[in-house]
This record gives sequence, structure tokens and C-alpha cells, in this order.
Amino acid sequence: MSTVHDYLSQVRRDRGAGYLVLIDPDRKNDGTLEARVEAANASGVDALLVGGSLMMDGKSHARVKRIKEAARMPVIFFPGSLSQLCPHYDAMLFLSVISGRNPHYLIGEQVIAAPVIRDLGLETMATGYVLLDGGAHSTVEFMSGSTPIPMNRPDIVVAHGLAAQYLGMHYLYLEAGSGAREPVSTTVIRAVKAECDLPLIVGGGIRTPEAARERVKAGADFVVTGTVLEEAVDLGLMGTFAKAVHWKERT
Ligand code: 1GP
Repeated sequence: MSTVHDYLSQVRRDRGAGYLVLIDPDRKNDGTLEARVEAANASGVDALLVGGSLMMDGKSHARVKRIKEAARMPVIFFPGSLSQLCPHYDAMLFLSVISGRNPHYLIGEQVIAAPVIRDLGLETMATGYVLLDGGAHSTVEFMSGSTPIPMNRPDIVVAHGLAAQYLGMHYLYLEAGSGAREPVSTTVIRAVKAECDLPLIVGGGIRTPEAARERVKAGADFVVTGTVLEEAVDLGLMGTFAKAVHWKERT
């Protein structure tokens, strides 16, 4: 059986890099969910990440179901919290906040989630999550009680990437925080790419297709955007991002 992990590897091989759109199944997006998913279907988006740090009502599971029903691509759980764990995903990033020193987000949440994940039969993709300082206090920094790594310390990021690799993780997520002022720098991405073999997912504060393309050129294997599309008037912007990321498909 082909897995979402296999599919993402194929995307990297065929398109050069993958474009992932983050949808927060929170109240604020309730009226636009189907439109967002339809736009992603039509725009060459490779997969949807679904999750958020804080849900402001109890309807997130129903929204995930609506996303799954409309999506013609994998729907991947991006866990902000275990309260969003439900049967409607195709796979999940099994995250550990390895840049933090808060044991609850390093291993505590994972232990609580594991038996539920087994019963749901959800595919897990072990992901080392590295939070960098994107110039603004982020929700994930507050919620996970972890200090971001300064952006001017690629050496520290590289050491975390190597540790994730030696721990047998499948992906490294370089995160500047949702809505970051500054996305993860190309210097950091290049440094990690030079020394670490894991596929790199890069997100937080990426607002233009040019910024996405620069990050792919620096070594990002997957680019994530969330906020820019929540703010966008024209969801056609997704297609421009997808073209910027899929460098192998450019003529
Ligand atoms: C957050 O990396 C994602 O986890 C996306 O960030 O909302 O800033 O695009 P943005």
C-alpha cells in the first residue's frame, strides 16, 4: 500500500519540491473551508496540512471532515494539540518540538496520543520540529513553552537537525512561527541542507512566491504557507506559489 510518505517522496522527485497549504480548522475559517480546498485542488498544491495551536470552539473535527471530503490530495494532521486528533486525516506529522526543552512537547503529548493513533490506524511521519525566532512572539512559542533558536545561529539549528536524523526521524520542520515577521533565513536552510540528510519542511512568515522560491533554491524540500492565504483576497495566489515551488516543472 502506498503511503503519504511515499507520495511526498515522489513529489520531491517529480516536482523538485512540494507545496503544502496549512488550513486551520478553527472558527475563523468556517465559512471559507470548501473554497480554500477547492482552490488548492485547482492550483497544484501537493497536500494540505490541517491543524492549529488553539481551537476557539468544539467544531474542529467536523471541519476536518469537511476538508477531507472536499480534498483531492492527502490531508495531513499538523498537531497543534491532541484535541484535534480524529479519524479524518490520511496521515500525521508525528511532531516532537526538539528545539524546546519542555518534556511535555518532546515526548509527553506523543505518549498520550500513541494508543489513539494506533486505533485510528493513522500513518505517522516522525518529524523534528525546530522553532526559530521569526521576529515576533508566536503562538507555538507560548503554547509549547519553548524558546525559539535565534535566526543568526545556524550552527545550533544544524546540531538539532543532525540529532533528529540520528534519532531516526523522517522530516525536519524549520518553523519561524505562524505569521512570523521574518521567515526562516536562506542562510539557515543552506547550512542545514549542507550537513543534514532529512527532507526539510520550511514554514512561517512566507508571504510571497519569491520568498518561497528562494527557500526552495536554498534547500527546502517542502514549503508551507498558511497566514498569507487566510489574508488573501484572491485564492489564485496558491497557483503562483505552487509554480514557484515546483522548480522541476518550470520550462
Ligand atoms: C505555521 O509554518 C506554518 O506552522 C505557516 O506559517 O501562517 O506564517 O504561513 P504562516
